[in-house]
Amino acid sequence: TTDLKAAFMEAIPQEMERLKMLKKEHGAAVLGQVTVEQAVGGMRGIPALLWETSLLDAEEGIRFRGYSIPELQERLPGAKPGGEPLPEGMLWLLLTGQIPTAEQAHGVTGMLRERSAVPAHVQQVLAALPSGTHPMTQLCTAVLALQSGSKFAAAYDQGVHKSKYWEPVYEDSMDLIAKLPGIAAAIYRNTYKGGARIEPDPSLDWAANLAHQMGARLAPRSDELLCVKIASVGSALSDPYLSYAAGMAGLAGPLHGLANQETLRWVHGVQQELGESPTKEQLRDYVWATLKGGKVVPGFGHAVLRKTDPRYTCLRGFAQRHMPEYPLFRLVSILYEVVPDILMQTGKVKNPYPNVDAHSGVLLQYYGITEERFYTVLFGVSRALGVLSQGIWSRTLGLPIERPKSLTIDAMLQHVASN
Ligand code: NMX
Repeated sequence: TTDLKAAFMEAIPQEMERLKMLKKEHGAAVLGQVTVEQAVGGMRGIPALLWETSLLDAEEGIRFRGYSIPELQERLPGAKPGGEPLPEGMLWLLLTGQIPTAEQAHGVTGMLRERSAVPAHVQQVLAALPSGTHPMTQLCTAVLALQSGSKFAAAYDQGVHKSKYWEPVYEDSMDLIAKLPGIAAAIYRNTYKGGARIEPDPSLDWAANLAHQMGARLAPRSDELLCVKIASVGSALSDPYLSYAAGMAGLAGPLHGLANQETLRWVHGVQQELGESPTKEQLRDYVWATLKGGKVVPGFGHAVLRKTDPRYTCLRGFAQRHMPEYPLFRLVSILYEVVPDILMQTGKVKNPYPNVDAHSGVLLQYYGITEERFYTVLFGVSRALGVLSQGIWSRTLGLPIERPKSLTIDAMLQHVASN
């Protein structure tokens, strides 16, 4: 079949069976222990969530349905033969667990295209916001405005049986994914191009249509770049519009997705102070000055990973192929040689290596998307594939509401004393 919903439905019975078996046979097995340090340290590393679509390994980075990023670049169908993978293929893989054929990926393109129209009231809400509103705030606002059309919310109101939750959640998720390029482009055009909209081109795929609707005389290959970027997926849960908007509000924090924008600002600061080709010695001093100013070096470090982020490596490979002489890329490459040593010398940074945000902005600059406040929106559009796929599975498997237990300092002290 080239119909994603039919392929997803085929995958359901086996997955339900596996979950039932896991609960029945191993329900009491211990996955890990929780230390006081973890409870006061942001719950880092506590194995406490079922998540089928991706798995993050500290050494190796992320795998989607068991495949690493280089493996996916090799195996997922491209927009052009041998080109960067189509995000539509990624969506197929995340939902079904199977690598799609080119026809199946194109089937998803067609299905999304039919759902892609952004309702007029959402455009009006965006247009009504003050022009300086941060693009991430605009994204959350637009998605919440879309929620009025939620099929899940309507079905729930009508008393739908819980075994059928998955279906309206699936429909909402596809609607939302389909509309995100139009929404992101509207935010871009409202904020930076005086608001004039560019209509979607029905001959283009999902990511290419985003590039097209953003307009702005993008260089050739910018649509391929958006494919590379959009294929790097991520994490959240519940009514797809509300939960995605909540996730986006989290992504908008500077230590999370906003690091994208922060990195570029920081790199521009380097250029302004030290010129186009600073020496390593000058860069070392600059990095130390940032640290001594009580600030983080954006784009470096990770809460889980302990190696260079494979998403960084993937974007670096793209830059090496398409813009090896670009000054900003050369600067980012020298930073890769300089920053980790310094972060190691602080003696506290657990992972001194670059993450995806250290690189993505540089590529966008090269292709003419120079407005860094917009970058996290692109990141958010790409994340929709991952979080919404998992959201569909969570409702399909009937997973319960998440409710981690919190403790006071007194409760922890009492617990420690009584053990
Ligand atoms: N620059 C300066 N200090 C850092 C950095 C950095 N890039 N990374 C970690 N540290 C510090 C951190 O602030 C903490 O200091 P303190 O004890 O004084 O509070 C100490 O090193 C230990 O932190 P870690 O356990 O290594 O890192 P943690 O898990 O707390 O935080 C990040 C992870 C990603 C929030 C952190 O590395 C960071 O702030 N990086 C810069 C911002 C960034 O690039 N964020 C994007 C992440 C994207 N992504 O995850 O993919």
